[in-house]
Amino acid sequence: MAWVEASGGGRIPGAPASRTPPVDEPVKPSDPFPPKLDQRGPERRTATGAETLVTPADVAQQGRHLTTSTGARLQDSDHSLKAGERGPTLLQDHHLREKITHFDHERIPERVVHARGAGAHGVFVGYGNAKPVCKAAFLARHVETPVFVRFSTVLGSRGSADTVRDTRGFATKFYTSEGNFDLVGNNIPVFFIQDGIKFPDVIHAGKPHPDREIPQAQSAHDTFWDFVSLHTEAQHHTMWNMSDRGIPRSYRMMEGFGVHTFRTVNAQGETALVKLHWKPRLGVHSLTWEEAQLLGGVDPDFHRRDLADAIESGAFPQWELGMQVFPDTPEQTFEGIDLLDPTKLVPEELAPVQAVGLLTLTANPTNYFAETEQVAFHVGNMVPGIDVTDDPLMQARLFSYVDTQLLRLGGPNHNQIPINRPHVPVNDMFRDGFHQHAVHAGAAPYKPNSLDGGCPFFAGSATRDHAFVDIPAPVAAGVKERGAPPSFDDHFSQARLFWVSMTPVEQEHIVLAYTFELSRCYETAIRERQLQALANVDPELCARVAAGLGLTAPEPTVPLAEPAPSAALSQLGGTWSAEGRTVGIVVAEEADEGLAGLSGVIDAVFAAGAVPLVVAAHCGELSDGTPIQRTFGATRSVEFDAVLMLGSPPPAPDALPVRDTKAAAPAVSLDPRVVLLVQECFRHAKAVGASGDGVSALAEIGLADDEAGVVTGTDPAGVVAELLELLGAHRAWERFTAGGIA
Ligand code: HDD
Repeated sequence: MAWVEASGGGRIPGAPASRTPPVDEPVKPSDPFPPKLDQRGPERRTATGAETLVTPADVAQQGRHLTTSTGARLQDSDHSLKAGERGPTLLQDHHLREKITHFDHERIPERVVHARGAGAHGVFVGYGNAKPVCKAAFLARHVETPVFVRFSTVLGSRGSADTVRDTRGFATKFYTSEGNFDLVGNNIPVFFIQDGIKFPDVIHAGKPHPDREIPQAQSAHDTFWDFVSLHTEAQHHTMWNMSDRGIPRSYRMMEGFGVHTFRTVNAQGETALVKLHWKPRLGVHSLTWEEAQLLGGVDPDFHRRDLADAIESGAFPQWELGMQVFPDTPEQTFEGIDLLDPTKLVPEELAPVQAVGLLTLTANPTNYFAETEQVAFHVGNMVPGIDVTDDPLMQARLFSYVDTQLLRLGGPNHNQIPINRPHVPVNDMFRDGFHQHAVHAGAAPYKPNSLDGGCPFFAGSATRDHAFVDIPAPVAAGVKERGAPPSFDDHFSQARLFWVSMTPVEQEHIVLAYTFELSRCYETAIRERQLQALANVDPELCARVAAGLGLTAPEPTVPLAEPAPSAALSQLGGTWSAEGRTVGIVVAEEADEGLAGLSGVIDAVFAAGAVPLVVAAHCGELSDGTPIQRTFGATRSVEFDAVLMLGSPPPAPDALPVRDTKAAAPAVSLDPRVVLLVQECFRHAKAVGASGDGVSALAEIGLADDEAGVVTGTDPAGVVAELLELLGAHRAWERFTAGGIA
């Protein structure tokens, strides 16, 4: 039947004449924008795993016309159906009711933890060297496995800021040829609690107070420190939170950890115990606390934006998957460290991390809700070669993840959602339930059966290699009891290991973080109890925090361990490429000399794999045609890893509401927003450079070129080369030890 445009044809007598559409939008169908090449979704399969793409009927947004959800074309979606132009709305307006009802139901419950996150698609390539310990097919040499990764904070709501002090989630779904493997880890290798039964307690303590629902997305409050000071097994994890690890510079620059010890098995049936690590190719780097706080207001999406921008620009983030391998002994300990205690790590100096594959994130999600929000991880999604251990934290997680998806995603068929579908045939004999997408054939969804010819079959001898066979690990004998082994009683030795492994500047940051957090607690008793825990970690740490709080440092109540420092725990000391960093280039239109060197500077920054951002007084282009990416009024220092002054910005326009600075000496004739930008970069120990007119501007701001990390010169190319080199160390750390702030 031909579609009759309502404006054509005859009119019902008395019906109003058709009217000009109120909004000036295109009315002729045109081809949709082509999808961006770097924004592919995962390969699509049917719910039963057939290799075909989903049928067109499963795909949203087909055709060129606006329709109802059942496919009837619509002519107007701007006016509800009324009894006359000025009359009441009619109940019979199905489109109005359907549109509003669907909108009313758009939200699903946010994750109870890790609600705030950002995801990306990518690929994992195995190196093949894990074969002696693990037979998992995705670890074999050159095997490419599609992945989806979701990074997150833990405590905040879905709309909270990215840069809060918190643990970060690092969850990876590998769509392997043997089924999905989910590695649901964090950027911290240990956890707050040893037994999953306490998870609701630690999360209730960390979440906002139940009366006023504040503070949002942070641990600087009474209930958190109440719990962790009473429950001292949390002290190791909180030490990591208070260190720079709690405020990463970027998701691309943090490590990931599987936390638990896993059991692996090779093709010969031999088992090993392993801990899994992600090692970022860009190194492990952090924000300063002041940067993190500023970013919470200036750009609450900082980490999400950073990840998406990097991927879109082709700077694909990479991590190596690494394994620490331990013999699978009956004690399940290594060098005296209990491998089943998730509050303990094994120093890399004792068990090196061996790289077994490479993860590259190559594509941003096409739709946040469909992919990043609906992705459902589960610690129990394992593949042949990898199995669980009796770590009591892991055991509880095996229950919690499916349970939470039932509520969050509304039923038991969440693995049929495209982002969760395995990329292998699925024939699970599960039937019906909310949101069932499959049209299952056959009469016998049970085993054994004869009516469907016995189908589906168990993995037989020919396919057994790829079947998941529970590793026949011995179970520790004992009586039923609610308890833990004595080794779990040690709550302080590894927090101390972490503290003694830090450089002085990292220790200073830890002291300032504890002081900040505890000064936000109202109860003196809680501050004092946490000081006692710190005394049991390290008396000097305790004394420094106590001084900041104006309290007396208590004596330790446990003998102090004497761990050998682990250099691998420190973030300082290495050198990395400048790849993926941002360099702010401040220019002034008048500075012809500066503009002359600008294109060379931009090329040099790009050549290093970094991102140049030109900062000027107004939007648009410079007189030489160079695009301006940031303006003095709409940027802040925290966007940049380094800043280069090529020009001398003029005084601020009169309209700018600047505080009367008569009291501040010396008076600066430059635009105060630029002065602030450069001063902040300096305070945060970032590389600062100047060339051309920028040199005198820098001098006017009061920064001498003999300061660490400050470079000036007449040749912009030389200055930018030095700046890029300085980025390799992340910051000019000497500035902090010279009494700078964190
Ligand atoms: Fe969990 C989500 C990581 C302990 C219960 N967890 C969740 C996510 C990550 C982790 C990264 C977000 C996944 C995503 O992006 O969708 N969780 C961890 C790590 C733990 C840990 C590394 C300790 C080693 N978790 C843990 C325990 C329990 C849970 C002990 C409960 C007994 N976690 C959950 C959950 C969540 C979750 C409630 C919330 C949303 C979700 O699962 O899908 O089931």
